[in-house]
Amino acid sequence: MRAAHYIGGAFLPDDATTTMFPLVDPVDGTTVGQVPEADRETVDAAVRAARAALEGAWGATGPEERAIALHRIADTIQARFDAFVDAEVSDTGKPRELAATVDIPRAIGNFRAFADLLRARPEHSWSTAVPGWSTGTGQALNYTVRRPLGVVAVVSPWNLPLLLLTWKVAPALAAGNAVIAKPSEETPSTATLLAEAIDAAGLPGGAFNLVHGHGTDAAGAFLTSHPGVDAIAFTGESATGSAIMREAAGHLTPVSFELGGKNPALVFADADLDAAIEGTVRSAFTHSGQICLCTERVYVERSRYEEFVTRIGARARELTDYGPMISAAHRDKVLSYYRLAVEEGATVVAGGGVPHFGDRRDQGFHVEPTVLTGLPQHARTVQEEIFGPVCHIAPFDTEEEAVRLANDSRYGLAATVWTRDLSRAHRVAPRIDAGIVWVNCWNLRDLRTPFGGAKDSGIGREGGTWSLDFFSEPVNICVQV
Ligand code: NAD
Ligand code: 6OD
Repeated sequence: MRAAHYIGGAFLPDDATTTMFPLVDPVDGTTVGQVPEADRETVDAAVRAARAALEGAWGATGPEERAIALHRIADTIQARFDAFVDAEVSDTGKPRELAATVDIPRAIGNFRAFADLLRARPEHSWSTAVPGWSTGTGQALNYTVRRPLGVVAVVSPWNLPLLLLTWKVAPALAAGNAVIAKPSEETPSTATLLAEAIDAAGLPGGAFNLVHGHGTDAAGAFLTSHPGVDAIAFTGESATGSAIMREAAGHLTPVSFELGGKNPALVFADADLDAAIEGTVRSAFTHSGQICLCTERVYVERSRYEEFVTRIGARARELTDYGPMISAAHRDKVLSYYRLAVEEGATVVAGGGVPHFGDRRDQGFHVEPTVLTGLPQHARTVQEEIFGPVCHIAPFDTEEEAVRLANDSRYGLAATVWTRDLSRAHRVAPRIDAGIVWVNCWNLRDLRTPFGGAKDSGIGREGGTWSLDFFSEPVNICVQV
């Protein structure tokens, strides 16, 4: 797989002046490819190509043409499904089953969902009385049309590379914008395949552009600070969001941010404990905890606490078929939190170190699924996002205390409540500071629903019409009848 920039409908060839950086397989640490690093001139060229597309064929498209185009992109990805799965597995090291059942189908689903939402979307109109008009009572017709924002920068992370990129690219294109995508430097491959799919689907050149490279003082920052960019849709760390926002402020560029989390799960004594344990194993350890929605804090009602800890510790120790951290740097960060937890006084119920497989994975970036207990609520391990396969479990005594502990965080992305008591579920869920609260399930997603975070977990909502709203602006047209 060769990553390449895609600008104005053409893939840029690398030449002697192109700076390349290595692409590393996180399963065994080997270098598997080279990726071009976009410099300022390359980003400028992408912005110019996007602007030209808006002034040309892409800007002239209507919603129905764009809906057809989005379905064509989905068809093209579907036709190369295995190539997309291979590329996602190779870049991330995630289990093949995860890429084949979540990442790639969901990316296809993003294009189909936003195409269909665009078609189903009503416009608004108002009939306005105009009293005292010369011929008696008159009328005006007010109606709104939605216009694209213009050139949109999409900057995405490495954990669900194609899913999270298309989650923004699809609605941005649906709304008629020209897009410049900058995927994570760790995971350039499915983005490159997406450019191929969009090319094959016949979108006018410049409607979608792709630049590769790093973030700070590099391609990402060149793009998000560019005066020719009209909006920024970003998913990644909260600190990166702050840095992007500082730059965006200079041009008053609107932002939509999906940021970090430290997601709580509340397990009440009346919960189906088998379901809560299996659900928490999924929510803490899927993709080795590298999903922003993963649970890192579990609070269990005291009467079931010991049983819960014992059983989840046993389940964590049984896990063997898990993928690596994305990079050596991220592995080192997660391991530093494992050490910090012990320094802070944690009991390590399961894991806490590096696994030994006896094969090539021992040169990769794996860490053990880890269960911790015994830390106070203010411990850094309980407050800071680790983004690895780890959860800390603490007991609670009352519903009030459970809600208070869940909300005692700078983050507010997602939460899970396990209870059989329907009244309690409806009482507790809306009191949690989070953009999404799952009851007796986790990561069940309907693409029409709002998605985003409270507090430091994000700005704005995406999903369904919320995405189409962000990526477009209404114009009110008032006609005297
Ligand atoms: P990151 O913030 O390091 O990088 C994300 C993207 O931003 C990458 O493409 C990177 O190159 C780019 N970038 C970095 N610095 C930049 C800068 N100064 N200017 C412009 N672009 C810059 O995040 P990551 O390590 O790739 O992803 C993990 C983080 O993302 C975690 O915090 C996780 O919680 C969060 N995340 C949130 C959601 C969500 O929906 N809320 C989803 C996935 C991941
Ligand atoms: O499912 C989604 O739409 C979504 N944005 C998921 C984010 C996962 C974070 O890693």
